[in-house]
Amino acid sequence: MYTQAMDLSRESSAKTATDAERAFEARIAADRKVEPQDWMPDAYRRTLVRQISQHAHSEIVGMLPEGNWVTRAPSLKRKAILLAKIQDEGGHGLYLYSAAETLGTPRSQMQQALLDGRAKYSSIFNYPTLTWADVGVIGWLVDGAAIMNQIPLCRCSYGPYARAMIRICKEESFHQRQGFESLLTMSRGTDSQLAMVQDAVNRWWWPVVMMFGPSDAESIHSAQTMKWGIKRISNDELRQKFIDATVPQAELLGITLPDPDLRWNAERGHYDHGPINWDEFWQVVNGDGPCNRERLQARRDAHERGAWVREAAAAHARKRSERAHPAAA
Ligand code: FAQ
Repeated sequence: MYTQAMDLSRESSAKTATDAERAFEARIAADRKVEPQDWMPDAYRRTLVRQISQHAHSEIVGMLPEGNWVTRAPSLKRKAILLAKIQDEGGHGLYLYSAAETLGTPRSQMQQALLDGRAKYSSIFNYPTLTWADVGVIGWLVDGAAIMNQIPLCRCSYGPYARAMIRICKEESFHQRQGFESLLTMSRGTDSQLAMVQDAVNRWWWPVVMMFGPSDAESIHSAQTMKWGIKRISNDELRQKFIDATVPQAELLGITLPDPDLRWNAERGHYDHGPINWDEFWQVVNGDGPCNRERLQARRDAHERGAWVREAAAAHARKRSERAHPAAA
């Protein structure tokens, strides 16, 4: 429905591009939402397809590290929570593909780009989950970072993305809390459980800090996406907000964060942190992290194994349509 509306609008607005451009600029300046049927510059459309599809891929690939622990969750309660969380992430991926489709790019095209290794997804999901504590740390830190980044996206100028983010953020908030609660239980357990939490935090801290993307000075898209009201807060500002919020939580867990330079700076009113290893970040983003190959292979295998489902769904849809419109068959 959305797509048809958008195509019509594209045609009719082509003649009056200048008026349409002015209307778009005015809409952005007034902080009103851009909807699929509204005229928008091609670069705005492309940027949204890029960001939303990368986000969707991240949610889908993001199911894999935690999925590794479904069969080994330590209790029925933890297993039920983990299954619900992973299903939520799958749902987020589907909302986000739908939001991206309203911009006129078919889902199959976006998914093919992921399977071909041409599309990016969040660097964080290329790290392994070695112990059960990693599952708690993903909830606490990865979902914690995701919320920090995604709350401002609820105010994104593109309506379908902003609306998808509202529901996603509510679910991510549950994910973050369950992760923290799981770690709190472990950290108050035996010494070896506390050591397991510390070890997981030591391995995940820096990759999570990198998740917010390159520094503002290196971020190629930020200036334009902030002008368009897609991004509201810069990569470095979000990273700082996340660190400031997380340090007291780590204290409550009774663990340390693996950064010797982490200390409160009263003058700035923020925590200072040590240097980030951007070489590692780009290596992971460019396909050479600890699990990049494994993650892509898992997606390719799942896609192949699901071929019969896609064929059956298409055949069912065809049959229903033939039954509804026998003359056209
Ligand atoms: N990993 O100019 P910028 C989650 C790329 S969801 C990989 O700063 P931008 C839920 C960037 O794409 C996590 N690539 O780019 C969950 C660009 O490359 P391109 C995902 C990265 O777009 C939890 C280039 O670097 N969240 O965790 C990364 O303005 C638990 C230059 O960067 C979103 O996608 C990275 N970390 O800012 C699921 C949120 N960072 O496209 C399961 C929406 C940057 O030119 C379990 N996205 N790059 O080839 C955003 O907010 C933005 O896209 C940023 C990047 C902030 C990620």
